Amino acid sequence: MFKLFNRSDSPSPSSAPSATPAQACEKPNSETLADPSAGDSSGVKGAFSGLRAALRQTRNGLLGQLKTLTADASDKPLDAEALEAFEEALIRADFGVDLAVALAEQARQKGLSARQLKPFLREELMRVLGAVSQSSRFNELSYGDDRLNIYFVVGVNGAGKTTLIGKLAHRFVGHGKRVIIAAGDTFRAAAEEQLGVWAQRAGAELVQTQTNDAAAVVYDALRLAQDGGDVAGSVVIIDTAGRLQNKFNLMEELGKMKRIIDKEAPARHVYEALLVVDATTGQNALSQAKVFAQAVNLTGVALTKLDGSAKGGIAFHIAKAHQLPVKLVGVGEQIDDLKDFDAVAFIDGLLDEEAL
Ligand SMILES: Nc1nc2c(ncn2[C@@H]2O[C@H](COP(=O)(O)OP(=O)(O)OP(=O)(O)O)[C@@H](O)[C@H]2O)c(=O)[nH]1
Ligand SMILES: [Mg+2]
Repeated sequence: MFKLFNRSDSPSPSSAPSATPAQACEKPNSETLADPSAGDSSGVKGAFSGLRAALRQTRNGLLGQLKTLTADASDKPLDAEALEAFEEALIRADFGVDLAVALAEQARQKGLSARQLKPFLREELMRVLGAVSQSSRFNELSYGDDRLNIYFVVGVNGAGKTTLIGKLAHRFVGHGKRVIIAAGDTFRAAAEEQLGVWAQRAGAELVQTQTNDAAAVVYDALRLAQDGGDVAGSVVIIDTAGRLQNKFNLMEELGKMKRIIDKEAPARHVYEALLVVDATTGQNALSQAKVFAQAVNLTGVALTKLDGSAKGGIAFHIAKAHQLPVKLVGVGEQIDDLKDFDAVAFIDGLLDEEAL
């Protein structure tokens, strides 16, 4: 189903009657909607094969380095040079300087031998991800089949927002859900066209504007979702610009869109604001995480382009430095190249040689 809905003849947000302000959500009925291609839990290896493949470059870099260190099979503690090489390998894979230094220091204090390094790393990485996991479902994208689900997708230009939206819409449509995509990137002329192609591929409805009022698109999408009354399980995904005339304008616009969501969402809804981070340029995008967080109240990260990156360590950097869970991972340019973030599968994909 592909429906074009132009907002030219609909009321502007400012003239619209204000709805009950959205409240913080109580727990939805069903919290997540997993990747339908993931299959049952018995097929975990198969289910995450895309993730393993996507982590190949990071794994090769990291394990290549560890292998040089572990060539020394003796049990004597690693020397300063080896510890430095360990630290460097982590930094190169974008684990972040703080985490890399801390891990190398711990290894030194514990007097670890080369052989003990990989088990130590596995345990510590689980701890890093566990520290931001208040529950086992913390890394899962929230979803409620008894309410409207709103996904606000933000990030710097080129991070992969529009592509992620196409993939996400495809997933929900695959589960039989109504999906409305709001074309909130009104800055680039080609943006709506690109989003339209994804909406059509995914079988989602598209709401766009003939003006450049991004907040009005959000308003229209939320109204369209609620027009028929029954919003249970429906999904609204909001695309946004990655760049405006300047950063201040962009944050202003995102803040305005967020306020429309707060005002127009039904009282019971799921809200996720996902920061899309390009895994090939992770650190740069992350430096802006704080700014985005202030504008839209981020709830998680979607890590894209992992397939083309040797810097998969960024997932741990995000967890440690920003206390944000990675919830989704983009592993390619195709519509089903989207994975749920799974900490164990991610760490196995990084450290298990048999996954090569
Ligand atoms: N290999 C790979 N490429 C990806 C992935 N996700 C997105 N891309 C590519 O990255 C490029 C930018 O993606 P977009 O989705 O247009 O990024 P955007 O954040 O919407 O960009 P702006 O609209 O300019 O802000 C495109 O060429 C995508 O095909 C991924 O997971 N893997
Ligand atoms: Mg885009």
